[in-house]
Amino acid sequence: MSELKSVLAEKIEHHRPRIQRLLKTYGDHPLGQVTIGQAIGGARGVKCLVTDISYLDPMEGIRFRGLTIPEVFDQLPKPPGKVEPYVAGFWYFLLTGDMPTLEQAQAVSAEFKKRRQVPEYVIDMLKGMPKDSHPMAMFSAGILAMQRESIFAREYAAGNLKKPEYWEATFEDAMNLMARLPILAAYIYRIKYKDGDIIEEDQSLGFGSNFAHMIGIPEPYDDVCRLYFILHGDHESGNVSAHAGHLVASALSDVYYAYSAAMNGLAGPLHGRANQDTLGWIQDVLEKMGGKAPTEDQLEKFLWETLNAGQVVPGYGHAVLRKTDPRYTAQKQFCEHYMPDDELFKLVKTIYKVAPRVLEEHGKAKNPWPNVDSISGVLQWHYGLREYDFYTVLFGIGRALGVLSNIVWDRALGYPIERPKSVTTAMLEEAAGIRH
Ligand code: CMX
Repeated sequence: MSELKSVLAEKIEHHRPRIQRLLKTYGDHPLGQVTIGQAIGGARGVKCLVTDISYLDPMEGIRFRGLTIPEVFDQLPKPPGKVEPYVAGFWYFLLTGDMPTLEQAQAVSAEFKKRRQVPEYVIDMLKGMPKDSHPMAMFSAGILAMQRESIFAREYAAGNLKKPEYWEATFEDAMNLMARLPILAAYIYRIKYKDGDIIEEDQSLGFGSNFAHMIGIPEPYDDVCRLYFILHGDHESGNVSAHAGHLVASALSDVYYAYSAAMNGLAGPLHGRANQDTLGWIQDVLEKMGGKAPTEDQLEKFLWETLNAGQVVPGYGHAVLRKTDPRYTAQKQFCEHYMPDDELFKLVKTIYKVAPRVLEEHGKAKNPWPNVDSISGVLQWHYGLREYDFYTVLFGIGRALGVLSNIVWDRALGYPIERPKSVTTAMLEEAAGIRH
């Protein structure tokens, strides 16, 4: 058994009695109430999901396993000579809650290398998809196609698993899928945009570096990849992709089914696709300006045009956050350090000066501040990844770190199949006292 798996086994043994006690002794204890507004309004703010992997405070932003973004980046071990930490180390941290040593991070990185072969039939399938397929559709299809590789599905069907052991086969699946996602994504990139001219993996390189190598962009793009994957790693469990993954896995569907479903949610314009749409919006503005950077007044006009057309301003607003997303701030700091004169970056900063004011005046969005997607494309563009319909796939690689960690823990703690209860409109009217 790998060290990661045995540390995880210990943590799980320690955690199970906490859940059992809460369920048995305090199961009837109320945890807030659900209003009619929440029932109609997308369950916004309803406390009915449990996770210890991350927590999103509306004012502070995300904490991973109790640590803020700067604390995580400060404490995670880094590959020698590199600026950004090992993605494999972050995976260890999310799964166990323990900050790994350099050796522990490197051991997981080595384990990923052993497991990262994407089967040939997946590549053939991707090559057979129409050229105008969206890369997120290709990503989701590629993940789903690998379902036949699931150890959990095979062992469960053979009747070889007892409930307390479900997590072990799920962990093996999660390790395999996690290791393969950047390879799958790189294949999609090369098939879709580079005439299928695949760059083979390099066994000397880890998760982020090998991805950068297979995409075909030189250093320091590997650091950008590590930063990007970790920042997008998790955002507690109620967002569409995390929740979709959790929901599908709750039927004991394996991680391939579950993560493919998560990616179908991430592909939506109100969720992960906003990073593509932000770049698209900026390019439109630049085109209308004949390539010239707009002034603040001109930007204000473009923002109103978008709002008056009934569209959302991509990269702004959030269902939980009520201030600037610290994932925005972390990327901004990177840009200030490494690419302060980049024209797109300057434009993103100008949008930041204008958009919150315009959104406030518009009066609808509860949060007028930028989220992660308002800046992430700028880094990619700067370092040479300019096919912006691919950006959500990058988000999808990172998001797997949190979603798959959660699914392993869901299995370990024996969380049941998800089944909220629906009511009719007449029942709501009765509850409101307006129907007799
Ligand atoms: N531009 C214009 N209108 C916006 C807006 C924005 N950026 N953000 C919210 N609104 C509008 C909503 O569409 C809603 O309008 P209606 O009352 O007409 O339906 C109203 O303001 C209230 O919405 P809210 O309670 O503030 O926000 P929600 O929780 O409903 O939605 C989100 C959150 C992120 C979907 C929304 O802010 C949005 O559409 N933002 C733009 C897309 C985006 O950046 N998504 C990425 C989010 C991060 C991620 O998941 O990756």
